[in-house]
Amino acid sequence: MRANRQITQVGIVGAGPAGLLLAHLLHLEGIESIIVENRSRQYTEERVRAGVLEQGTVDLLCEAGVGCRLRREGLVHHGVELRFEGCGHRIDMHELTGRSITVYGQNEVVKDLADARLAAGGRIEYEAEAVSIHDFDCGRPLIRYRRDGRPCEIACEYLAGCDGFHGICRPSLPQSAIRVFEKIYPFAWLGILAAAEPASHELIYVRHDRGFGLLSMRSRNLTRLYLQCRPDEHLDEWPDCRIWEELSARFATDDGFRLNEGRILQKGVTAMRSFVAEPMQCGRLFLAGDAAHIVPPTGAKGLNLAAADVAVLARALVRRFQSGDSTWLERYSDTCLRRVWRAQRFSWWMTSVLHRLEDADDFDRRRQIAELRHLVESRAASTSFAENYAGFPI
Ligand code: RFL
Ligand code: PHB
Repeated sequence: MRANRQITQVGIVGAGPAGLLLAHLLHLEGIESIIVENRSRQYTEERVRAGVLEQGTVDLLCEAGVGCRLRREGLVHHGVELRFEGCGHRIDMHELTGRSITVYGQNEVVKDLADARLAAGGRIEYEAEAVSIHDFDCGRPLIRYRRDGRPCEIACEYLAGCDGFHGICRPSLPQSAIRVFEKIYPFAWLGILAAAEPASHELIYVRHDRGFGLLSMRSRNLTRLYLQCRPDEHLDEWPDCRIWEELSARFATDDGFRLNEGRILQKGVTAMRSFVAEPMQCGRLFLAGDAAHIVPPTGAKGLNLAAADVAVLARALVRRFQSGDSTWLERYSDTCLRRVWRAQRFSWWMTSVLHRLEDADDFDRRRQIAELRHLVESRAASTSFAENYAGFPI
């Protein structure tokens, strides 16, 4: 059967935040793209994941004209609480750095971007099967896939691998073309979404001898909570009442803090990993977002890194198409990796200072507490934390 063939300037694999934002930024500069996504539109828009947007990400989305609902519904936070030894300590990011974060679900970002793409006549091939990429290291790249059993292909000038950590783009590179740096943590997060008013206006990160805890939110009546668990944890061992008991033990304070409980709408376990593939490019293929790097979610950096990558990539592709100059494209990986490693360091550090480590002894526990005390008592340390957490301008 002859393949149904389309031609475009940039072929994008993955309609997550990275792929959609790249397509949108290119469209604003008159560059055509087609996105190939193996899941349905509904699935990509309902997947509950990140919640914290750095100011740079918010500015990027607003400048790109997709920030209308984000501005209206996003919850702007000027501070964040670190809680340990039964006591909370607020870090005022805004006072220390002039920057803040916005809590707005990743699935809402995906909805806004997909709406903008489709309204502008953008092409997104959802539910594409058996997606593969070809000829990106020499000649004209090709994306192949099947739709309802029929072979399809997209010929393009450049390829963007925005297909997340488990996608096909990174594994399509010859092994000799990339070097991988990886750390897998011996713990995971059990995350829930509950129909309950958040017990705090701002996020609370807890270090407790029973394990890490995090209180976040999605709206004024939806709380998102996480607790450290084993990577092989079975959800059936966690009936709702056990989750609430464990959370209330970890969030307890000397002055009687109470979580607001409510119906649990969603539960899931997330593994924790640090991962970087270098370089993030090979020939005419450019990896962006989780396809190139993963951070443990403690620092809330994954989605923000994905947005920063595609901002750099879009600018470089625009320069290449508008003036024929490919030097920015050649520097894509080097430019992105500086930010990626800064976020890796911060996410690793925040993870190691807040989680219960299985083989830790009393010395390690005292050291974690000393680190946290220094963080909240020293203005210099608080400022360093705040500038990393709120994020650096893109
Ligand atoms: P995504 O979102 O994984 O999107 C990739 C898309 O590619 C599709 N795909 C394929 N398409 C075609 N063919 C194939 N073979 C394909 N394989 C996959 C997928 O279906 C999907 O649609 O990657 P992207 O765009 O790079 O975005 C990255 C972010 O999703 C990720 O970094 C964040 O969710 C990480 N993260 C957080 N980041 C933050 O910045 N702030 C946070 O507060 C935050 N919290 C989190 C998080 C991630 C979490 N989990 C579940 C890992 C909290 C959690 C619990
Ligand atoms: C979330 O709201 O899902 C969230 C917030 C902060 C994190 C990770 C996840 O560090």
